[in-house]
Amino acid sequence: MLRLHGFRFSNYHSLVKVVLFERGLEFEEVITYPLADEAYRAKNPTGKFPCLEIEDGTFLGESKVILNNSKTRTPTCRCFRRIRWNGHECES
Ligand SMILES: N[C@@H](CCC(=O)N[C@@H](CS)C(=O)NCC(=O)O)C(=O)O
Repeated sequence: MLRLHGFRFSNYHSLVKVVLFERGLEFEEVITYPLADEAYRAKNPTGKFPCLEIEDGTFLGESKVILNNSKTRTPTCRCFRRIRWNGHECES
C-alpha cells in the first residue's frame, strides 16, 4: 500500500492528501515531523515532507512529483482536468 509521510499542518501534505483521496487511491498516513531523521534522509535526501512511499519501497519527494505519480495511477479519473478559465489554461 502507498504510505504518505508528513504532518497535517503542512500545506504541501494537505494538498497531496486531498488529491490522493479525490483520485480514490488507498494510502496509509505516516505522521512524521521535521527534522527528518537519518533513516528518512537515506530514503529522501532533501529531508522534506511530504513524501510518498510506493509499493517497491521507493520514496517520492516533492509534492508535484507525487501529484504526477497519482495522475499516472488513475488515468481515467476526471476529477482534475485541464480547463480554460478566464483565458488561462489550468487544472481544475
Ligand atoms: N518543494 C517541496 C516543499 C516541501 C516543504 O517545504 N515541506 C516543509 C514542510 S511544509 C518541510 O518539509 N520542512 C522541513 C525542512 O525543510 O526541514 C514540495 O513541494 O513538496
